[in-house]
Amino acid sequence: VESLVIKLGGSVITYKDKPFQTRIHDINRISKEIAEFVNDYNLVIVHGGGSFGHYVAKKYGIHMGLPKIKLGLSILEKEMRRLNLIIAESMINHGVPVIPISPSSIMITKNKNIQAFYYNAILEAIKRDYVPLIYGDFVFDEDLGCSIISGDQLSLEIAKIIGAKRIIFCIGVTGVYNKDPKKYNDAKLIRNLDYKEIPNLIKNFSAAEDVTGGLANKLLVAYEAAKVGIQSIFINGLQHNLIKRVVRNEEFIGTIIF
Ligand code: IP8
Repeated sequence: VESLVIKLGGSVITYKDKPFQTRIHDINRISKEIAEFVNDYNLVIVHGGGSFGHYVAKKYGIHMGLPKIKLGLSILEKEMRRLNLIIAESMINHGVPVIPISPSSIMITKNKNIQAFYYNAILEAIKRDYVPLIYGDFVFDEDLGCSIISGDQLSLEIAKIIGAKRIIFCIGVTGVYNKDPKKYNDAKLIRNLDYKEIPNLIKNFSAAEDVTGGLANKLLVAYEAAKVGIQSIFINGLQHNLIKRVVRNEEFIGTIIF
């Protein structure tokens, strides 16, 4: 059975410019689509922070360490769990047997590098045909007090642990372009991307709004993934039935980074 990681980006599950607003119709549609193939794969689903996590993290400066307003960190965790629960509820309603797992409870970083990761529960869940549902989260950091681990970075760590050869990144646009498609209308979609071209490509991307670095950071994760033989596939998570096509190795439009 093939192991797969599916990352649901923040702009697929929330309205990124509207704090605490979920795209519930898209969440439900994705749950329904995943239910159709969940039994055929070992699956881990990871989601991002969207307008829950990034909004709160920015508000209290949590990406810069423990916040001056102590409760900010508690609020971030509460809001991420609220988003996670909304997704879990949708998945369960559509028959996807998810088990929510919080990174902040099982991971420690040191200067943003993973120092400890107690991932046994993830493996045990998969062994019993459950689907771990994980999210970009704050984690306690030995040097910085706390840090933010992106859902993208987590996706890679988990792919390594479960032996996944593909990570499917569902984002809010068709794939990776040679420049920002929201700014330039002559931006071209890159269908296949050799990871060695990534360092050159990211020079074209401006600093992102996200506390975890947006597309540039995603591409750096894809770079690290490709180096250890894991493919990253970027697709538009808002397009109907696309996840299923990619999972089943059917033709699709998006970007494969190898
Ligand atoms: O949206 C970051 O995860 P991402 C999560 O995958 C938080 O970058 C807590 C902001």
